[in-house]
Amino acid sequence: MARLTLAFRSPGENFDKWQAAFAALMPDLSFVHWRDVSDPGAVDAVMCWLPPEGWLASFPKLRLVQSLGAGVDHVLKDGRYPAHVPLVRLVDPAMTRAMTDFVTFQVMRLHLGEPTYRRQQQVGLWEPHVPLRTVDRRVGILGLGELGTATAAALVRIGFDVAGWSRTPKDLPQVTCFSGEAGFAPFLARSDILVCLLPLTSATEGILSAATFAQMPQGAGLINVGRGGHLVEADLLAALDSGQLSEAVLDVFQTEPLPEAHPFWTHSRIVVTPHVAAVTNPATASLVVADNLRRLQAGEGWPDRVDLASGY
Ligand code: NDP
Ligand code: OXD
Repeated sequence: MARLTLAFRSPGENFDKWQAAFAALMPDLSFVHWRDVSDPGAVDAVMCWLPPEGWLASFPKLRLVQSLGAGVDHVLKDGRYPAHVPLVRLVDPAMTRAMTDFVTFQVMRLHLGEPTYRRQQQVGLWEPHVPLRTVDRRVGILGLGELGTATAAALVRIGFDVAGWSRTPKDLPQVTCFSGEAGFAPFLARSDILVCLLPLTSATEGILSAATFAQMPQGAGLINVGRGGHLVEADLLAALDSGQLSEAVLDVFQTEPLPEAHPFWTHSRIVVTPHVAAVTNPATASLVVADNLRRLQAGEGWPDRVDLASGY
């Protein structure tokens, strides 16, 4: 079989780790850093995060674009994306596990009132609050895909009353499933803690807005691990000020890194994490990419191929 050439481009720059992983897994692979590509016509596949506009279109024989993340909005931002080239998302069981751990931890924090006790400690206030039982806490998950489904299952195992919302109808064990526009309002009305695990598309941009918060129970919590573009930042600040929302955990932002002077950094009801809910790890993700490259060579399809029309 012909030797494959895979070009790598990521602002994260962990080329060496990927190189070591591929050397062990696919010794025949020609794995090149984008700066070292001498012949663009020899590149079969690209693995990237946030490629600059037009860069992908510069490879005349490109047959696969592998996203370095589960989300692909960073690739589809490129208005010159070569539409004939398959785009494949990264679906790595280790990342799925990381996301379920992160969300479970944050849901637990909000459920147990940890932010309240931190604020009370700062002013030396001894004030116990009667905890809700997990079965009485309604968690809503926006997006029931790879990550949303696994996260819902983890929260069900703990005992939460879990619902989810997706574009197409779903039937998941012990998860109350809502879908489409008609399912949005009833889903929000029973979300004491709302978790955003949607992809960023033209249909989901700005979905975490004042109109959405107004339909949630007063004092609800928000966990955004989808994308910063889902959240209307000013609406969140207003909802926290008015008490419509009580707490927010934000892992993703309109601008990353979050600018130094941004009000989220110092807000007493916002927890900021630096886009770490599920970090791509070359040690495990290389196994997934190797299989996707094998599929390319074998002429097989990819289960995680992105539908360019829907954008995820
Ligand atoms: P999937 O593509 O597997 O799932 C997406 C889900 O969102 C599906 O259930 C889909 O519905 C639903 N959806 C999409 N559009 C709409 C819409 N318009 N209305 C209602 N539901 C919609 O994605 P993943 O679960 O793998 O990942 C989700 C996102 O998580 C990524 O796109 C990325 O942005 C984010 N992410 C964040 C990370 C972090 O570290 N913070 C790490 C990894 C991912 P349906 O099932 O009907 O198609
Ligand atoms: C991803 C991410 O999409 O890390 O994988 O955000």
